Amino acid sequence: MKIAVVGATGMVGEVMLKVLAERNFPVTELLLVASERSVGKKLTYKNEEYTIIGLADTVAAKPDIAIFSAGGDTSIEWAPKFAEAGTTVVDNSSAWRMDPSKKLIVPEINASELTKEDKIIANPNCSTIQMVMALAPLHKAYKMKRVVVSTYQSVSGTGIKAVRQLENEIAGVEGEMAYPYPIGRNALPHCDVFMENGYTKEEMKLAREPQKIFNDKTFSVSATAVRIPTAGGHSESVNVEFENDFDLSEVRKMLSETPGVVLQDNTATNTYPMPIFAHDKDEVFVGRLRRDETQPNTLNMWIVADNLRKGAATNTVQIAEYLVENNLV
Ligand code: A2P
Ligand code: 11C
Repeated sequence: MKIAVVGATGMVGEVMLKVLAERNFPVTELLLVASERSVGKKLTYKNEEYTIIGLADTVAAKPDIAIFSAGGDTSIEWAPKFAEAGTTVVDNSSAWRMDPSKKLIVPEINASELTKEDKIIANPNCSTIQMVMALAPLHKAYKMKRVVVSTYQSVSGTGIKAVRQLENEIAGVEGEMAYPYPIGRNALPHCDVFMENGYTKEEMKLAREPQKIFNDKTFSVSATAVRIPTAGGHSESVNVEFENDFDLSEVRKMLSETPGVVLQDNTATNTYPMPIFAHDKDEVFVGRLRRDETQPNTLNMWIVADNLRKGAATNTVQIAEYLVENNLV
């Protein structure tokens, strides 16, 4: 496969290259792409040096698949040009996620929707992916009615400037601010921009994307997204009410048998998911499972995943793998 990685010099792009190499993706030719500022610079993949090229040259090279993580504006402008040239784009930005003509894919849940005609495929938001990975088997078994989620999100979700802000604050040095306030020793109830309804865009992604992924509008999601001074992954407190009652040991069994999900749930040994464990892993970790004692058919749980891996790079690469394995490119 001739593969292009658009945004190869970015935080997610770097992890995409790592994941492609780790999973031994069938690459016959690799095109590493970034902005004009980076054209000519070198990057290494599997001990070989590659020169960064620009977007126009990449479209002309007609890769089989282009995986994008270069921001929404780049995706809006360039993904259609790649699609027109016959390349299948798997896009990690928020540009196409809610476009009714584009599919929003978490491979373990809905990759079977994909066809050869899908030329621009959207990767969901990181905090959505880890939540739906844990909810999918439970929705199938008990049917979700309402989800209330509060997130505790890593600074790496904002980008390199935010990671540096936290590092500078820890080191006690002045530097550029990615957030309107200090992030060290703080919690900002503010991920992405505020919308007219008082929610942030991140909160609305959590509310809308799951309905599209499950192709089901019969349940609702209410979200509060919070940035905290961690770097290794996003955490989520999830309260889910089902139509039907569940058995907690059955829930544990189901989650422990779900591919891509790891159950870490033993209060006797202080076993529960945390970003320090999830960091650099591809799985979604679930624990603190308990019945909500205030209303029927309701479960509380805690979900953690590396937002740059399953939340972004890994999910994107898994979509590309599915396309190759199923002869869809
Ligand atoms: P560059 O390094 O040349 O700026 P991050 O999400 O970490 O900020 O990374 C964004 C990625 O998207 C980087 O690889 C960046 O390249 C790339 N990028 C940003 N703007 C463009 C653009 N207009 N065209 C192509 N790549 C872009
Ligand atoms: C965050 N979820 O942690 C964001 C990062 O829509 O792809 C990814 C933004 C997106 O702030």
